[in-house]
Amino acid sequence: MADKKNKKPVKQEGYGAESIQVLKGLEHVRRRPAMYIGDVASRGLHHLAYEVVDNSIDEALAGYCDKISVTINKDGSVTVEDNGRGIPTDIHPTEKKSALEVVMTVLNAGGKFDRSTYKVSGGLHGVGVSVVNALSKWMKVEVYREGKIFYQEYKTGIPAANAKEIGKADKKKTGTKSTFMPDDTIFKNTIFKYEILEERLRELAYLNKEVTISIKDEREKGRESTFHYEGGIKEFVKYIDEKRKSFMKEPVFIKGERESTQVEVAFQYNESFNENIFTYVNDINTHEGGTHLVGFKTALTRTLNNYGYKNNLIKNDKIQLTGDDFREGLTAVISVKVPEPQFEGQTKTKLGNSEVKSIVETIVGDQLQEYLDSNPSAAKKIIEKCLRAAEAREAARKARELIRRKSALEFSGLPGKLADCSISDPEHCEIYLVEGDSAGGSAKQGRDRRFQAILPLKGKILNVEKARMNKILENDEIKAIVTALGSGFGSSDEFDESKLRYHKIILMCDADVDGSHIRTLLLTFFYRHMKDIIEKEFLYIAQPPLYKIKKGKDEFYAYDEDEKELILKRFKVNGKKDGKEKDAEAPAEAGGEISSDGEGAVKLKGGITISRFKGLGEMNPDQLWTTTMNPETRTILKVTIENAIAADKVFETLMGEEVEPRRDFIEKNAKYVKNLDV
Ligand code: 0RA
Repeated sequence: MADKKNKKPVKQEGYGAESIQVLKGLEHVRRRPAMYIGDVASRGLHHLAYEVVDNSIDEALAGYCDKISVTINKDGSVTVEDNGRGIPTDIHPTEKKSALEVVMTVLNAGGKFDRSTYKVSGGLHGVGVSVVNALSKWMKVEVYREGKIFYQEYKTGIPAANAKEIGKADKKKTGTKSTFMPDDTIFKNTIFKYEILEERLRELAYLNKEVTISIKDEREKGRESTFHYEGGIKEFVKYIDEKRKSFMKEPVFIKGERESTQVEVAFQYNESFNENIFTYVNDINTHEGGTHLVGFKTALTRTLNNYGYKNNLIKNDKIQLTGDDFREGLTAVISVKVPEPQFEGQTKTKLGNSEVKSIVETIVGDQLQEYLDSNPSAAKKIIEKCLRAAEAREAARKARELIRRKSALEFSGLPGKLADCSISDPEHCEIYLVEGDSAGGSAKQGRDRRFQAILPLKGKILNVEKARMNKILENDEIKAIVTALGSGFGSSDEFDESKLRYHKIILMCDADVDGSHIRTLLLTFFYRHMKDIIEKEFLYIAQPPLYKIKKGKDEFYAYDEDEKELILKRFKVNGKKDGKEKDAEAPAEAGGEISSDGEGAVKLKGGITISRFKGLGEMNPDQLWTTTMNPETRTILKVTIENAIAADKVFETLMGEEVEPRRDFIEKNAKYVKNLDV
């Protein structure tokens, strides 16, 4: 127990200009949360936890911390504990309050306590724990320092009392333990998802091999994991490629430092045709790439090309190899630590520092050269793989040329089975990619032809995960999609947003296993070959209803089982009111059905009929319009990539070589290729 003396507050009196400044800052965060954390949906919520963890990671990068544990508590709050030096608690000279309070309540206080190392900051990261504090109903911080325990708590970012010493601790124990409860008046939903936090923590453990990070979910017994990877990003590459076959024994690993910029790169080639490069700057995933990526690509192309020519593996008369050829089947992780990163791009996830390009280029060039010289058999296999890629690319180029020529020749250049819309402003136009001709027919009749176009797709589209580019471009369904959309095909350089003919591309498939499979095939196609469409948020999934529930003149559509139960319950409540219908709830349990007409419609007591839609084709055009296509009444889900590595794994597992785990995965798919209500 702490004695009285220890409970002395570590703060001086005064409520001056500084405090008013603080209140203004916190108020602004609460009024404009999205400015600080991106949004107030799931992404923003989880960002709160990342922000707190990032502070512990900073302490680890400074070399003072090697353990971080995250707990989702029973009450839904989150605790992050580290064994760093602990946030300082002495009185801050200008602010006249404890440093702890300054860190917790002053926006961007980070600079005032410079730990002078690479900070996890940029993009949405690095806004500071004070933002988390401001957006929490309450937050509590315990600091272990100098054999003492200090404590302060806050409500919506405002200290409930001064920071004080609350007890003694082992002298050797140092660290910071923060717990926060996100404010439910700010966030739409304050439930943390274990899987989402887990994935980010795993990634951080790969990127910082000296740290052990654990996560525990107190809401569910036995749910916990610990991540520690001696091999760092080399192991990360193996993890990403866990479902793919590599012809290399070990990934190539490169590490170096110049001008205070640290560079780590690991990569290997696999048997697939995809390029999978994940880049990080100070532990932040730079989705949009940047100078580090450019430096890596340049070095890879140049070094492999030189090696190939020098060793007579690439011959002059053959086709010229391009950068793309050297990246087919490549999985790489590039992690740089830059003292003052500049982030650019739409989502502020593109590295702008120009000096980083040549730093990465030199380090990768030199060390790759050494690797190739000392591993001639691996080098030979790599060059041969790149040559095969070049041949396939040449075939694909011819196929693509054919599409281009065809669209230039044909009158409109649009696929024959496309029922186009009449207005031409892409921003207001939608295209439905519809599974099956019969559903396509209903959709064509039911649509609003002014702004809705329909493209019926025949059966299953090609599984692009297992096909090379030329095969993909020979596929009729894919050709139809590509020409209908108009924005080009393939990597970012070829994607031309200004030519995209519809700003909503809606996948409409049956609500059964086959429909789900087709949807996944389409998602795989967009993810691998038209990623921009997903990243720029043009891709949606239609939600056809599962049931129609009728009672007298009233008709309701249910989109899932829960909704069906809800509607039936409502009927029951209404029924009780007029004292007649009491059995409407019966169908919820087995055996509640009274009769079935053999066409999927089930009659219940109380004049209620439930029919299950087996497929889109069963709906008449009017029904399809009302339930699934009318912008006023429909629900469509936006497809976003929550976590690119998880998404890559999902598609590889689903659509790649291994057949086994597919079914299971189809169900879980939605978790990572996250659907948001629109
Ligand atoms: C400012 C200065 C120092 C450490 C920290 C902040 C610090 C912050 C957090 C947030 C979570 N865990 C943390 N651990 C440390 C340096 C303190 C010193 O010089 O002793």
